[in-house]
Amino acid sequence: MIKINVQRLMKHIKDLSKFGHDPNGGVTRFPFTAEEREAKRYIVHLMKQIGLEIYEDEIGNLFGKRVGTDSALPSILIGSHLDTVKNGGMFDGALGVLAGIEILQTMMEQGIQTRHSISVAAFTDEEGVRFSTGMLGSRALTGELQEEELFQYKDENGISIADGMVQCGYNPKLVHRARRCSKEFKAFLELHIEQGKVLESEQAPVGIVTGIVGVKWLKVTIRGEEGHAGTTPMAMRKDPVTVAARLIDFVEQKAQQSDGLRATVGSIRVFPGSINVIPREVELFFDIRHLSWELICQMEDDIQMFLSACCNTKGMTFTVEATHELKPVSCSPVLIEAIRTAAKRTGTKFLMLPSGAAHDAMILASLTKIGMVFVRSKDGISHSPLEWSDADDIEAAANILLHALLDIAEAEKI
Ligand code: HGY
Ligand code: MN
Ligand code: MN
Repeated sequence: MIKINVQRLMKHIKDLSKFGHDPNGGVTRFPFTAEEREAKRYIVHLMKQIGLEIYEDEIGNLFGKRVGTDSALPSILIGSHLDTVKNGGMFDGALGVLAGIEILQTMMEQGIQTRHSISVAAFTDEEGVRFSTGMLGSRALTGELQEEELFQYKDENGISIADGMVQCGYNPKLVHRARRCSKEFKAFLELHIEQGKVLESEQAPVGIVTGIVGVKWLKVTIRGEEGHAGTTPMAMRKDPVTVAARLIDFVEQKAQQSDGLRATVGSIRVFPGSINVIPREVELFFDIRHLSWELICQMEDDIQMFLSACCNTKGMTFTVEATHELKPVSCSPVLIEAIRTAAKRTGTKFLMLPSGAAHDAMILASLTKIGMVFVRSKDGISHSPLEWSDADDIEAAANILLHALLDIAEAEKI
């Protein structure tokens, strides 16, 4: 039975992690940066080594295509994202891109051709950490990304997505040309680390993803009145941070009571931010997730109601802005079956599970059938320098993807 070369794959993962190596730990590789450019240069080098047809689109997504024997057939797309969170790990995203290249290299070395062409994709800005809105690359592919977003969203230095693109030689006005049509693709398959503890708790090295939760990012801004921390009596204050603290506790309790709902405040900004000044404004970002979009929207309504009650009595104001919305999706039963068959053929223990993390696959679902294979995460840690997956688990998952692809792309021995 053919297998990937896992030592080679692990070396590629290690090499790629150098681009964006962060002296404070882990990898920080934001979109439209020098680190991302160097990482892409490395990926192009690996793609060229195995003779792929290389193409970069108008937002910087990179594709390497192994042409099939029947060019009239739709392609199979495999891959993931190349960007990371701040001080992220070396597997999140990168594993899916490099495993895709490794699988095509193995096919080439084993003299296997497929009727369908297979393309490896390296998407830009899945995480959305730099500009507070993500899935840029995959949303450009499906046509969901609106040009005005590129000028609207800015990073903490006031640089817009469009500015970042121009700095890297892309023209934001041409982003619509990145759009691809659904008849080009038969399927999209993404290999990704689980980033959670379920596989480890069930001693399963591999997961077959059944669906991906919906995500809503809410930017909540609460405005009060700046004042001197020493001369302003407590009863005369309009301190937005105290409202924010009550809101966070309220949301945490609601989430605890709702099965499967996840709510996180990962970023809080206080203005002006001096120790001895009662703030005039606080900005907090909620990340709310669930397989039910209705439940997510209900939480947003609850937040609005809570803030109205709190702020009106205190003479403060607030805004709630949804900066990022991803509807929950189901994976294709056909692809789930193909992955399950491959897992049985390779004799790998696997678990069926939903994804609590968002992925490019959920965007591609509007274009084509999607399937995902998860690799067990050590201690469930991700978005951290401590992110780790064992080579044996990676090998098992990549071999499952390889064998599923042989079926889906209709392989033939040449
Ligand atoms: O936020 C997520 O779920 C993904 O890691 N971008
Ligand atoms: Mn991530
Ligand atoms: Mn990811």
